[in-house]
Amino acid sequence: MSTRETLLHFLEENKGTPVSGSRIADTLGISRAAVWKAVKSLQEDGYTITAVHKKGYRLEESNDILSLQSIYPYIKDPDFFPSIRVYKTLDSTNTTAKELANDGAVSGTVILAEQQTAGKGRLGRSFSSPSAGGIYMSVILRPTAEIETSLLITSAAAVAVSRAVKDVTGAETQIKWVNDVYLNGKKLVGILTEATMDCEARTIDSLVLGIGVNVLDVGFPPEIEDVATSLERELHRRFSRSMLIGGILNELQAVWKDIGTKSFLEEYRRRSFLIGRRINVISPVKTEPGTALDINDMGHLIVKMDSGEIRKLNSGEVSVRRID
Ligand code: BT5
Repeated sequence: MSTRETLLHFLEENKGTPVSGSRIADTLGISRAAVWKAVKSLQEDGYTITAVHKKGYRLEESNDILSLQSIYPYIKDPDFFPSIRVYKTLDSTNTTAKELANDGAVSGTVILAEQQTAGKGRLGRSFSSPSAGGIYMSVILRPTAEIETSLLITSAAAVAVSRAVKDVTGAETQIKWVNDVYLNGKKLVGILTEATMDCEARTIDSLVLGIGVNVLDVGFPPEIEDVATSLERELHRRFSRSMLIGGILNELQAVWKDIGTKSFLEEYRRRSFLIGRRINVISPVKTEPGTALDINDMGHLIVKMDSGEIRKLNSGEVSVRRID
């Protein structure tokens, strides 16, 4: 680690409390002038570090710049997430993660960006990802379970994110089949999983699980202003993105370990935004009304269409919209 990185680690560990320049210098085995230079370089990058008279340097609690040093303290099992990369700007963390996965990146590699210029949703849609407004994260996973089970990761991740949001903020979220997490009736989180298959061996080579969470109230594009929300907008507080990232990764590890048991499905159903509701089923060719009945063990949405037909919906083919 460079002096700057070690200093940041030190300051993150003591966040909110001043640490004396001489203590930092002694611990790192560098001069006080070198400490000052490293502090200056972090300040230039936007870190809110205050020099407190006679007490030393303090990283302010409000500082929420993402870094390895800010995230790792919240991760329970760092061995499961051996590499976390934080970028200022990426087109899409999923695109970068897929490239890294193809180059052999190990399972548990995490890619984060402060902003995305071409954040991706499903079916060619986009995900608004303004600077420092939210969490834009992709996790590379290399499954060992069979294909159908591994593909349940999108649903399992929705449960993991809901648990982390509850833990960090106290708020109860709902899950809109298949990949959205809602708070107070609006979309808070979007999830996009992309898989690279080995068709010959009929296995999944890698999964890239992309998660976008609106944390701060930095505004939405007009077209989603009425349907999207953020934690700050609903709960009138700012939450630490690093803490939330740590929470999501811990919960993700837990659901991934147990994916074969499908035990998360019970909570997925309990949190459902659709079960028992009137919905429109939207395919590229038509929109048809029906009532959502259940979610089966394969993660399909079971719908009774108004025509009387019972349909099992597969997430890859359709979108649904609640209409009551
Ligand atoms: C999703 O697709 O919601 C999946 C979003 C996944 C985003 C993450 S961020 C990290 C990783 N890297 C990426 O490039 N993507 C992943 P879908 O269900 O298709 O929803 C897309 C729709 O949600 C859009 O058409 C808008 O209506 C709405 N939307 C766009 N941005 C939003 C936002 N920030 N918050 C809430 N809704 C949004």
